[in-house]
Amino acid sequence: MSEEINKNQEYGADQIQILEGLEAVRKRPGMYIGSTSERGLHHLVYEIVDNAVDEALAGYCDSIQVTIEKDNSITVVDDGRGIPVGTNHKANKSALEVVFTVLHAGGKFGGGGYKVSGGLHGVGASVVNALSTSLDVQVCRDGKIYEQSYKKGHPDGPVKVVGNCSEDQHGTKVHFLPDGTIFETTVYKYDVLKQRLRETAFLTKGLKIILEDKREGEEHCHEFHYAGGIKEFVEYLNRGKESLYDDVIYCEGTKNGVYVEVAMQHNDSFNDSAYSFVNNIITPEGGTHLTGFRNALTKTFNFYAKNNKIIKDNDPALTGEDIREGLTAIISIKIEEPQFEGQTKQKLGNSEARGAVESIVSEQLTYFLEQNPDVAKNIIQKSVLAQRAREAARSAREATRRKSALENTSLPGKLADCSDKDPKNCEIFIVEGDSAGGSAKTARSRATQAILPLRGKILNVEKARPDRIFSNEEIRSMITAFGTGIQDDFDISKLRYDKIIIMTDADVDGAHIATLMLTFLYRFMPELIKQGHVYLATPPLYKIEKNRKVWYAYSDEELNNIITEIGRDQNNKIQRYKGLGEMDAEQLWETTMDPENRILKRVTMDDETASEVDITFTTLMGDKVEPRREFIEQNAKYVKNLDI
Ligand code: 1YM
Repeated sequence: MSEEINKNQEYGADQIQILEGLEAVRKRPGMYIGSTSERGLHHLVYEIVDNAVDEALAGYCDSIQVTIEKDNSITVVDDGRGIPVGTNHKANKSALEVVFTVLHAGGKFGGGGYKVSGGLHGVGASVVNALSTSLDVQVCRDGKIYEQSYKKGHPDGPVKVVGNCSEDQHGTKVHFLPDGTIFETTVYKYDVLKQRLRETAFLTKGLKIILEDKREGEEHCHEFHYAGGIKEFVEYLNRGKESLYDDVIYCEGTKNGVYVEVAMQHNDSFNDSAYSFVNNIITPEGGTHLTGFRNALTKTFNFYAKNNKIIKDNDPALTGEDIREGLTAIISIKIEEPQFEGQTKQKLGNSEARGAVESIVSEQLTYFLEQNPDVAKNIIQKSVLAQRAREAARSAREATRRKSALENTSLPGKLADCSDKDPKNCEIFIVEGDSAGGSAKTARSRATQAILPLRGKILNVEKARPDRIFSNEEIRSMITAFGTGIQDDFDISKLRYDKIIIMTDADVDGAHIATLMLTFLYRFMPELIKQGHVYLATPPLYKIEKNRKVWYAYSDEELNNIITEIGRDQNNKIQRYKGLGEMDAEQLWETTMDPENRILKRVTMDDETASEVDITFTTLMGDKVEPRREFIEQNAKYVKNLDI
């Protein structure tokens, strides 16, 4: 009896400590989940899914089902062993309850293996629980179904047996409703989850992930299941491009406790697209694993090329950049204690990872090249072309630099610059066509608005070699006007305008020009987009006049609304704008440039979606027609003012 009381007291003491733990999460959610924005909301799902992925990596789980329920709550089900329900003696309560109520209790209770959830915000199920109005977990194990429910992280009661299942059934089901008083939005985006779960499936070969949306009018379902894992990831990233050879080169092995998987294939583009992952978490800034991969690549190809007399002894060695031209690669490692470095903790620091990747890739790539001499020759020839182009580009770039060093007025002649010298106040409009450029120059507010008119279509950088890109006048004008330099020379602190506004006609051609411009920015100055400096202007589609009063409509829907409001009279004059050139300076100012009235769309991308952005650009700008048609068809509903 006295023991019983004592136990209860201990339980009570534990409870207090735990409550404080989860209250801290509710007080400072950002510290545990990154942010309380839409991004944080989606992270809740990843936290729960990651636990199931760990179970798959341990070899016990084949399939995970994620459902967005009608009320924007989430259900995640796996067929793993089921979270242990027995008493955890240290905490004196069910292990299940510990997992969901003790901060950082996501860790292994003994036993090896890698934890996916050890990554960026990998703080586990208890954080999700603390940030959910309600959460229910069901575990199927040893012929029984166990259940526990929580409100804002507090258990409603102990773990209970609520039914039976067959002895060979096992798994975990978690259902949670994010707390609307904590998150800025509680509406899930299917596409965001879809992309992340697809990536997770690529990185965990053989694991089946099903995503279903049950919300009204948004019913969707996708299944991701890749027996080939990251090999299929590379094929997916290369779809829409011409690959240089059929095989995806694949290396796999374990060294010094680091499990390494690399897949790669060259395509006929000029971009280096490498995505590196540690324990299934993307490392946008790379780190030791990426360095190890690059070292191995450069060393192995140079060695092979010289050994097989494809390049002569006296020829300059190929640089890593030459060999990586047009290369799509996935570097995925699993490591027990990842150390992340850098300001944003997105760069792997473990030195053993460098050695492991370098030695596994060197060895297996050497073997592959010996077995596939045609492929080897093909890649080396492309690299030699890249080497020559790099030389030519360097000369062209240096010419540009010299020129700007000599002439003090290095800004392009077509640029009508603003007078304010504080970049924070300044914006630059990149305007399609000389005539619209003229109107814009008249209309602008001279102090803070600069105008750079561009002639016709700008060069498609997806299809051009670097030397052609750097000798293109429109591109050079933009580079000098922005002031930041590009690629390795890029320096955001030299940006001359806070806002770069792309202003094109509101038709298909205008959209195409804007896309070309964005492609250029994405490839050569991605930080401008990442840091939110790039915008699209939104010119109106219609001008409506009645009794000398004027309205502008930016979509057909808006036109209808205006007409409904003002009445459909004889004397309504509706003018359909075909292009910016049709507007006089005053109209252009009023509708598109005046900071008080205009609509600007900010172009965004974040590191987590970089691989998907890459695909969008190659799909739209690359050579293959079929994927482009598919993309446009799939996304047509997002393009509001499509004018065909
Ligand atoms: C829908 C979410 O969490 N599945 C899951 C979690 C665990 C296990 C199995 C598991 C792990 C281990 C042993 C082990 C977790 N267990 C724990 C802890 N799906 C989901 N499936 N047996 C089962 O790691 O040794 C934390 S997560 F800590 F209790 F072992």
